[in-house]
Amino acid sequence: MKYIKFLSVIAIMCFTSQLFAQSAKTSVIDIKVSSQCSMCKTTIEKALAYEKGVVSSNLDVDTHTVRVTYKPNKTTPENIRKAISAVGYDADDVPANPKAYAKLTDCCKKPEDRKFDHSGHKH
Ligand SMILES: [Cu+2]
Repeated sequence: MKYIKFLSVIAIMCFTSQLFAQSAKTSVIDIKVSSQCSMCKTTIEKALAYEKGVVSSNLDVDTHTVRVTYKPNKTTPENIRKAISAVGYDADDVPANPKAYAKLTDCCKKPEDRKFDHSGHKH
């Protein structure tokens, strides 16, 4: 009888941990962004850190790809792309918000839009 009680406690524990795992479920997406340098990385990751439902993000400066871990019950890839656009960067097929883009530091703009030639500036 004691053994059965023990088993049911284990079963309940398994069940509740399953519930926890369900509620903490996250998804991961890769989004192509128009980032140019490590400053862009900071800007985008900071913007995503404040975005509802985003758990974490990491932008690879070399591949211009940001990997975002998010809660699918709290946000959508579309919202995440909009948040990136709002700080001035293209995100997949969502173009950068023009006003936000205009405010970017020169070196964070696309090469064709830069006023100055940053020779020696590593991008
Ligand atoms: Cu930059």
